[in-house]
Amino acid sequence: MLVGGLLLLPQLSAAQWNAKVGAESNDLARQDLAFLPNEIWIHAGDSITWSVTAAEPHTVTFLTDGQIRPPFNVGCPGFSAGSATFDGTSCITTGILSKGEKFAVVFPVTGNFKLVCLIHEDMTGIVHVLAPSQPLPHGQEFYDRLAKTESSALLADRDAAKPKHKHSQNDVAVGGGEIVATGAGSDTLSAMHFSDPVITVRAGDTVEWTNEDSTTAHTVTFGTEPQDPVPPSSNVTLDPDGARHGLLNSISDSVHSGFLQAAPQDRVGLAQASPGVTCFRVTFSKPGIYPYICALHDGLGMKGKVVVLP
Ligand SMILES: [Cu+2]
Repeated sequence: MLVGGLLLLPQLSAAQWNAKVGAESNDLARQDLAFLPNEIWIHAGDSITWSVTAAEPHTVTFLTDGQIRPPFNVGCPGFSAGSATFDGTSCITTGILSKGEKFAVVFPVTGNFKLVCLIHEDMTGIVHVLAPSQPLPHGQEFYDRLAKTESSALLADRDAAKPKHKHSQNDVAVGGGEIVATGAGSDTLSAMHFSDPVITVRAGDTVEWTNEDSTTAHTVTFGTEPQDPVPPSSNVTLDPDGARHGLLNSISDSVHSGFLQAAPQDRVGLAQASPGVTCFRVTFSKPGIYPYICALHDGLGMKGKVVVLP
């Protein structure tokens, strides 16, 4: 009895680790799309609890090697709530996690497991699960410190939010961002803002919005928000250079850009992606004040206004 009890001891003392998902500036406009930290060494039998600490939603997801990445609203398929076990043989994912929500994963077997967010493509990490006899390089305090350093370094990055592409004074940059490489994967900083939240033009002028974020989609939406934010509204046409173009004749009209997003990175052995649609133009025929939002991030303050003078 006594010997049996002692042999069980290592399993009973399985450690419980903590990590954060996302971080943000006080005004919510700068979002770290990152697992903080994004690399953790643990023992088989241990668990990790991820806590979402930002207003931008995320998932905590472990797919199996070679699995095709599913849309976030399908799951892998299906969702786990609260906690799950991952041993590398079948995938697990949360649904959309909001600020304050937690998800715990138990890792019963050894291996190196990739961690992803199904909403943000360049938000990845690794969990190294070692045999209980192996020493671990770091304790929880190290990871807490690393999470803090990594998130403040990302949030403090200034050049990522500066508009790079102004051809004319009627240009507005939509968002901005940067993918930061770590040994374990990528962290992303996304600035959820319009470079010129208020822009003044003349009737007959065209304003041009360009999404400069490396990965995050945004929209430019006047009037009624559509059910499905992905496609442009039916009153949007295509310019010869691939940009989408809308026309507003009255402050009560609606027009929606659809997703403006950079093309994903290409990979050897896979079909090349089409160029992304990153540019949207709207011509204003009548004077007035035209408020607009990004349909994805208005909750983070991503709103603007076009003042059209006669
Ligand atoms: Cu947005």
